[in-house]
Amino acid sequence: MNTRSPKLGTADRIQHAGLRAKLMSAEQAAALIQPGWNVGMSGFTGAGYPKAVPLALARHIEAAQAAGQPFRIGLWTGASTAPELDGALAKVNGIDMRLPYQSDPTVRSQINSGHMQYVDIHLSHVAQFVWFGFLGHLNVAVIEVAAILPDGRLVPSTSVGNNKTWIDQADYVILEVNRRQPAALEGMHDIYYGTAVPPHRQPILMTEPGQRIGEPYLRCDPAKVIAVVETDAPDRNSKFAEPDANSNAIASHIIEFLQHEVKKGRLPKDLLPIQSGVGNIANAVLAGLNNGPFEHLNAYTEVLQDGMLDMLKSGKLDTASCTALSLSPDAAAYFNEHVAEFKDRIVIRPQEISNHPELIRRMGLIAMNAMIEADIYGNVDSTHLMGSAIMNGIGGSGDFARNAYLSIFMSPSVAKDGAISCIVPMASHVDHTEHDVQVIVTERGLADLRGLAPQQRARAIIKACAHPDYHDALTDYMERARAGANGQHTPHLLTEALSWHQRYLEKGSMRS
Ligand code: 0RQ
Repeated sequence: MNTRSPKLGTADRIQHAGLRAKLMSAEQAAALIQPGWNVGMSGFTGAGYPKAVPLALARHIEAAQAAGQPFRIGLWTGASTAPELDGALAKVNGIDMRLPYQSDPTVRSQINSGHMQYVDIHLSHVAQFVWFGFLGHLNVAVIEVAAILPDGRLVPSTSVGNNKTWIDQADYVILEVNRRQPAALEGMHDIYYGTAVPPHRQPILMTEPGQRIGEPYLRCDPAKVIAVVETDAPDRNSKFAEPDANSNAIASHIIEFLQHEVKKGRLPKDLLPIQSGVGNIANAVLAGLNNGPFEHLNAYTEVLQDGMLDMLKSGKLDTASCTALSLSPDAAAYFNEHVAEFKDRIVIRPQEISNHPELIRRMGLIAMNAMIEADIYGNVDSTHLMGSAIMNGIGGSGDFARNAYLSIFMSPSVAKDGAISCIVPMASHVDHTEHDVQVIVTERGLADLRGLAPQQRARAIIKACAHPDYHDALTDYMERARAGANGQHTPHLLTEALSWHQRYLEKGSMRS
């Protein structure tokens, strides 16, 4: 494919004659999926997910259920998708088991009401767990692509996620060819086929974020393809909120800290590759970096969102490696018009590579992720509300935090208009232990925990990060715990440690 036209005809997008012969409607393709199957779909943070087959499958499931036939599937993806996929299938109660990350309101409520099983997995682990046989059999892959080449290789879409693994491991493949995705995406991807299972693994020879170590296409055996469906629909493209005062304050604390680290000689002047989580705070930090003092930055991250695109545009960022583009409608429109200009500076990889511990450790990333709450000792909860209810999932936060050069977690100091303190005596769920958390930052300030023992960490976190409404209560807890605990390393009052959460559940506020 060599034309830059954003929309091309069927013969341009589907150049393999045998696969063109498998063109059918989304309804016909969905009808090939059987009850009880594990279905590996493309899609990562609202990018590159199939737009038509999941909706048709939801209708198919609803009709089967109305006729008294139970019909649910196991749904595996790269990460979160969109209402047309997660939302539609959850609404008809069609998902029995979901992995590895979601952020859909209907899916969330079904998990929290006990109607859907959810296996929340580090994103770098998913592909290898399938290769190892840890997750059972994958029956079918449903993958969005931008085009099919004459020899059957696939031009990936706006995300790669686990697509290589789904296509490789599934018995059957259904392809959605989305003519809305820019044809000029061709060449932007880097699909690494050098992975192996232990004990046959070799080092991954990558030392810089922009390096290409694979090939631009997904390999796919045409004989496995049972359906090809054409679509013409945009990605989810959610809008970002304008950075608020809290996000801006968090961003400026982080930038000041990074400048301090450069001055101390602990970071080079153009920093180390940055990783940034998703959401509004992350976007504000990226905006801060875009207006900040650092030049010639690089990103080795999971999701490329608006803030990073702005940095590529301004020249602050030289290159960005990711597994998905998660853009607002305006940013997506800009990207679609200028894809060719970004081709040498953006690399879209499989998620087992974008999040690979070996590469994260080697390149020495600065990992910045949002959190739900942290406790005074620096244990971080990224996934659960009040100990039991899932929010989204761990996503890639653990892949990065555990292996980064600097692991930073950020949040406003309070949630729900101050009824919840995001700094608590004991985290109600722990995703990142004190051993993996080096810096905590709220709008109040930044606690540098490196080299501090637990009691020193507690003092630093309360002093720098706690909201004034909760500062004294946290200090009081810490002092009484020191007096009453059975040990002085990490003092806790076990009957009181989670009482703030209990008070919120009973009274709607953590305030005493
Ligand atoms: O709820 O909207 O009902 O008011 O939680 O909070 O402040 O809008 O934060 O959207 O940035 O999400 C950690 C969830 C933050 C996200 C998390 C309530 C708050 C609000 C959301 P409302 P905000 P964000 C790479 C990195 C894990 C995965 C990850 C996430 C809602 O960043 O899922 O990091 N991270 N991946 O009111 C109860 C608290 C609360 C609270 C906030 N302490 N208790 N509720 N809320 N703090 C990307 C991927 O891996 C894909």
